[in-house]
Amino acid sequence: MRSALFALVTIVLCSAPALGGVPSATESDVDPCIITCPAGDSVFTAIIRHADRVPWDHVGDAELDLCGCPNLHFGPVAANGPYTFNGCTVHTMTDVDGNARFPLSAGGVCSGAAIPFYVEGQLIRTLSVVASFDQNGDLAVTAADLAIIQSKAGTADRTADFDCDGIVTSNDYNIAAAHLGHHDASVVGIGDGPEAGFGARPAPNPSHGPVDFVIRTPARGRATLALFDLTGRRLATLLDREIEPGAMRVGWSGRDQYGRTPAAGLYFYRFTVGAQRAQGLLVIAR
Ligand SMILES: [Ca+2]
Ligand SMILES: [Ca+2]
Repeated sequence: MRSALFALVTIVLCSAPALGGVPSATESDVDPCIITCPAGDSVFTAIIRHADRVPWDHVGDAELDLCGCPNLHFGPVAANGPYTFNGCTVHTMTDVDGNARFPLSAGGVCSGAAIPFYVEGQLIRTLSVVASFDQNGDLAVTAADLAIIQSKAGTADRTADFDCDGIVTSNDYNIAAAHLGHHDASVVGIGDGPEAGFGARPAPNPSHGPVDFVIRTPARGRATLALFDLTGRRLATLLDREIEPGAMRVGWSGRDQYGRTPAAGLYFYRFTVGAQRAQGLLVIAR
């Protein structure tokens, strides 16, 4: 009797007609992968539909919850940008044809996190991976990123599977290579250094406090490593002396040259040895 009642309830629920204004998770078409580029030219798109597959004709809030992706770095969004941040969630509005579009300006990758996508608070799909052409999270697509993608070739690493077919191949490399040089519009001169074996990498990034930079140089020389805000104002000088070839670690306390804690936001670091120079972004979170 109980199972018959359960079956009846199930049939009633499953055959219930679409309610007005309610998006259907099962009938909506959602991109299978989230792919980002710091230039914002790779768009995550969903077409929200009613249960009868007619596009959802309401303007409503669409939300990607990326709170499980601390290694994902977002570029600033223009005041009239197509999406907004609210902490680690990203919002846009669906249009009257049911389209939700997120041209995310972001770098860094995220693997294995639950990334729910909601429309008007209703769960439409849960994704798990963000792949980015900017693999190392400095908000620029450079040769260093292509080298990382190359190193994933032949694997099922979805953080570099840009055609979403489950394997990293030359096609994925070529898709990323088409974005070479793309970087966040707010950042000037970002790069990975003029040659392999030269550069600086901060960790953690984003940081809530102290940061360790690993710096590499193939040649000895006078080295500087300094932090700046996006207006070019120097926050701190971390290194200014002769160094030997190879890699070394340089710590930063997380405070500026006056002992103050910088505000949360985007900063950049510059590492030089002689005429060689590398820059990158450091995200300070609070
Ligand atoms: Ca990069
Ligand atoms: Ca692939």
